[in-house]
Amino acid sequence: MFSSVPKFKTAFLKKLEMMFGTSFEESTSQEQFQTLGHMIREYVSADWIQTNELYRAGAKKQVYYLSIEFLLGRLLRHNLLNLGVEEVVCKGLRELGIELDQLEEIEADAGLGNGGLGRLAACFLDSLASLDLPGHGLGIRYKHGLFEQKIVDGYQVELPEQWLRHGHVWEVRKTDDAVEIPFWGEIETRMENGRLVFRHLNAEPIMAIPYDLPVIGYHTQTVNTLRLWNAEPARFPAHADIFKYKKETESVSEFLYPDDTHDEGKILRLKQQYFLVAASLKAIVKSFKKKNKSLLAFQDYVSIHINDTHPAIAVPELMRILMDDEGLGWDEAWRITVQTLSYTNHTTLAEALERWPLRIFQPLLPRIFMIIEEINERFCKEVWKQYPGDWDRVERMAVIAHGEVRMAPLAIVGSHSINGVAKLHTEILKNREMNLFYQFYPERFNNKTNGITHRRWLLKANPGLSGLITDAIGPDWIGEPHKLAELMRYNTDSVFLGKLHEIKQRNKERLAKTILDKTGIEIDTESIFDVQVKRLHAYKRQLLNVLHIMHLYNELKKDPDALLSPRTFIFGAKASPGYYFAKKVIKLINSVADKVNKDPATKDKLKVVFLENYRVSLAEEIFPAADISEQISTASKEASGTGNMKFMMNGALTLGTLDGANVEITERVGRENIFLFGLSAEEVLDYQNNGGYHSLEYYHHDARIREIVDQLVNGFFPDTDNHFNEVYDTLLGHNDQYFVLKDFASYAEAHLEVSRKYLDRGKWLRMSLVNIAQSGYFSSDRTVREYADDIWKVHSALKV
Ligand code: 26W
Repeated sequence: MFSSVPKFKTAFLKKLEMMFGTSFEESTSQEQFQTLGHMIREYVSADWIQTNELYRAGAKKQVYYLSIEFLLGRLLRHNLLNLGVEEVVCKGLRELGIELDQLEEIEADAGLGNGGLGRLAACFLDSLASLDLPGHGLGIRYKHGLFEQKIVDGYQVELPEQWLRHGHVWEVRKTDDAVEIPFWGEIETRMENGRLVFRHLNAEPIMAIPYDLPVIGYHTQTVNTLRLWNAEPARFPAHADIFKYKKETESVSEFLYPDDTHDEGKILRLKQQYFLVAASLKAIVKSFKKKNKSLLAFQDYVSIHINDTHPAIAVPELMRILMDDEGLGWDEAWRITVQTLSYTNHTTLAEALERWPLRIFQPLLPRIFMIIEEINERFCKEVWKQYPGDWDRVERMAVIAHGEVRMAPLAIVGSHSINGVAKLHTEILKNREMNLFYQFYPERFNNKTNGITHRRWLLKANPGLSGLITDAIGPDWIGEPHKLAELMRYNTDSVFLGKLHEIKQRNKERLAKTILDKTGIEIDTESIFDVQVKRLHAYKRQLLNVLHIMHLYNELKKDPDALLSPRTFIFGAKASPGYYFAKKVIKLINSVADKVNKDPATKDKLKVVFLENYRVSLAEEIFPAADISEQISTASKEASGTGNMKFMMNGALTLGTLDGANVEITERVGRENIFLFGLSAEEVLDYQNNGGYHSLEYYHHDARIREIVDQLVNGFFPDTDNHFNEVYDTLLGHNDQYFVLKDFASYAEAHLEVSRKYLDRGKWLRMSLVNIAQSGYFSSDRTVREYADDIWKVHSALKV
């Protein structure tokens, strides 16, 4: 049906009529989109079946990636590209009077994630399939993805996101593969034939129904599976309140990250975690059993990855299955568990290190809790044996302590591999945050620097640039992204650089139009597009960026020629609903935008735009249009960052601290092709441990800082009385935990350098080219290969 334009058109029209009982002339865009989606699913079904058969029959090891987030975004264009049918479809639709670009907009983003962690999972799926690796994702089919953000009077307002309103074309409901997951109840322990048997009595079951999505590799036959679990009532109890039971059950897959400030929310989150893990492990074990291999060889056929601590409960759950369901003894079960599981840490921030109060954990998951107690006891004994008398060490490493189950220790103890997501991050884990564990299990720790799929973030998102690249060096870079380095030979080719400039301009014009449509703000496409898009968090320091903009504004008011190159600052960020400070920063950005954009004295030189509802599809439009990528986290706090890689790959220059993967970006492009500033990770950690930083001194000694910080509270912003008092307090009253004022001068200097460099167009373009050429290393193909070789030990299913 995709073999020629006429065939596609005929098939499309027929399918549309069959699906919707309507003529083409009467059909809506939604119906047209659904039709195309179904055609693609049908088209891949043969390969999907074949891939599954290959996996079922074959002796190849499978890897399962357990993640509470999958931030997929849209799939239409991505699937068309990977299948190699984009051109036929585009032409065919055009002949019917439909623009693919517009049809693409109909699709809702699958926003089942928050930020980097979830997007990384989605990039990995693409790379696994494209490298023909037998790897599958397992997650939750949240009814509502991450909230939809509206900005009202400069404030963030959260609305429930509705990606399933028109159904999800790519999914297949697999009712026959449903499994029941027990919660609450009691455990009965009995001796039977000389061994202990555990029975879970009076449990409240929840049904987990899988929805499978095909994960289509780039120009290959491999179609892997992303399985998302939906929570539904198992059977209605005759006695209880049926509506209450239904509602409670369904709430398990209703929202991503329910508010967990109260016990009710905590219970729901823990339920979600066990729901994902228990359903997934049931499916994995079932599929393993079809191979008729000995359970003792489980780890040779199955690898299970724990993406951050959210699925760490896989450790006791796999133990439970192997012992209670399969009858293995503890030692055998433990060996298999540790050899099967691996774990990635994504952050060192204390607030993200999960811990569950026993008063919740024990009653909700009684059998799992028993197993964790045993794991803890055995582990503590081992530590004690190696460090006799060192109570303090045992306490700090324990899986259960101070009335809580600690998920990171659980994941570490139960996995054969623990990795950080960038060199610096892994070093910090080894030498600081997880040092005691590193001393105990040095061989388990390793680094896997993050990556992004260059197919979505360059090939698809930036057709202009990818076309130019292919014209210059041929198409091999798509399969082997390290070949982007061949672009280095165009470093002095002014014709090539001119084209690079043209493409950036087109992308900027396109974004400028979107901005005008969405915000009414007109921006100058000759100005530097200076972009910071990412979750809003104090450590990411959007505050530093906006304070610096206030400074630029103050300068411009004093001297209209103060700014060497006009600037457009673009922000996109969601604040977690309960994160008060983050929401204040959003308001501050919008207040500054209001002031700056309206002032006739500055509006031609300085513009500030806050784009609401930042998400994958919007990101795809933003990265290709950026000149400057703001990666300004307090050094040591950003585990890796992946936006930094997306910008670089699209030719933006990084303005950043030596944090996360910025360190490795610098290694690749060289210091002359990046704008660095600020404290080093070493220095930050030193100040944190030993003190010595006093933000007030910077306030008193730097007139620029004094001016902007005062403006937060002195009525500078009309109609926002006292709105920014708390921001003022974090900077001065609470000694500026994230070193915003400390790094201010160095940041301002780096910005000056940016302005100077931008004046030399040829130089700038050469820097941009080096960034693109060196970005191949940051393809998730490289990352996934490293995981496959070093951790999962899985190999291409197609090769014998
Ligand atoms: C317990 C609740 C929770 C859930 C998610 C706490 C924190 C999170 C984060 C949003 C996790 C996250 O996205 N981390 C990011 O992971 C990326 C992929 O490895 C890294 O590039 C980012 O530096 C890291 O912040």
